[in-house]
Amino acid sequence: MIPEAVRTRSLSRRRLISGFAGIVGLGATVSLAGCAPAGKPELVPSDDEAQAAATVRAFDNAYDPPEVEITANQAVRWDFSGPAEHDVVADDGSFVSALQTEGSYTHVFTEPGEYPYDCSVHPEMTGVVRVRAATP
Ligand SMILES: [Cu+2]
Repeated sequence: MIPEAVRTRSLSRRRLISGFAGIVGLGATVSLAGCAPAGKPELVPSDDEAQAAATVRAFDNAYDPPEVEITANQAVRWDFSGPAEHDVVADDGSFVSALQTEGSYTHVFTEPGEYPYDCSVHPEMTGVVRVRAATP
């Protein structure tokens, strides 16, 4: 027969451990929800100091214009507006903004090519940046 005091202690320790696991589980859930859709690549800092050669308006729920063309080493700036949060996420992860309802995000494109992107919460929001080679 187990003395009452010992049984109580081991019971409460078990409750403490499972309570801790619950908190850890909750934390993981919250942080997942915080960084929105699973699989969003890591944020790429905005090149705020760069002057934009093209600007795109990101609003509910489209990019306007959806296609822009620039020359290598030029920048595109996205201006966010509207009540819903949007971001810009390059398919190749080369530019990734935070979700935002206002403000802007700027990215300098150094390599020629085609850069499709979308909004991580609105898959119907898509756009593309075409970067021409700089003429020598
Ligand atoms: Cu969006």
